[in-house]
Amino acid sequence: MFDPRPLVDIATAIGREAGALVQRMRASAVVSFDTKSTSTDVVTAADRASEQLVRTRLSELRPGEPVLGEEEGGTVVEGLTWVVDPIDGTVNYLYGIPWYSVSIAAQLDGESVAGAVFEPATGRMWTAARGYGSFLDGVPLGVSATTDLSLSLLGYGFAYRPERRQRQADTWAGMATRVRDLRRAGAASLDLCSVASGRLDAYAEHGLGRWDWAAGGLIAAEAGAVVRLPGSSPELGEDATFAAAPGIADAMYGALAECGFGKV
Ligand code: LIP
Repeated sequence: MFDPRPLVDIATAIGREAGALVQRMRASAVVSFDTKSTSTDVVTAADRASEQLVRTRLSELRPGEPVLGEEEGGTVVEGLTWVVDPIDGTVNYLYGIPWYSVSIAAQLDGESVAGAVFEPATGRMWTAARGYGSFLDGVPLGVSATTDLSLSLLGYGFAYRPERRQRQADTWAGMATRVRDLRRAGAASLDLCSVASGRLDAYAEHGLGRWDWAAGGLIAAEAGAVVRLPGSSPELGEDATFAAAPGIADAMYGALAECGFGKV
């Protein structure tokens, strides 16, 4: 039987190396950046350097296996593909907010089987191997036991395009009276890890790249969360990512749909 755990070891080791690089770059210079899809969608020199390091190390440790990365692209193929977000939470990184990650996942035929999400600012390492559970620094993770939607903490995010942000804001306004509270932390991989650890009871966002959810989605699922990746939530929109503790998953999914999440 295929054992994905050695792939987690590789993702963990490389994630730490790339994380150390982005920390050095953050500490040593004013962070320069370019913009991508909009003036607020930024990429820094550290994003590029981190992805370069990950690609180089994967070519050494796993020669010939394809890589899909946020900054240099690539495709997911049959068989094994590495999926990399060199800095997830780039805006946080740019502003010096210590909530960003290096996210590395291994996918088999497009399904995540191993993942590591490393927090350079704290040294925390989130990991999962399909079928073997998920961990924070080696300690097993489990989602929250909440069963009351009105007492749940919901994480979310915004797209970069202004016209979509307004529609999303209307949805979150509708959700504000249905849950305990809302959190917008700015790094999807860590939002998904927060669901895995019970720091959030649920998380939902549109428009994520595969690199944003490839590792964090597996970590959340292996911790017991209901996880619906893009393309599997018709009522929430074809590009929706959803993760929730099982005790509130159906109620949260329905409330988001009622508040127009599927129409943004
Ligand atoms: C970010 C995501 C976040 C989303 C941001 C951005 P990046 O990824 O982690 O959840 O709201 O718009 O997409 O660009 O920092 O890798």
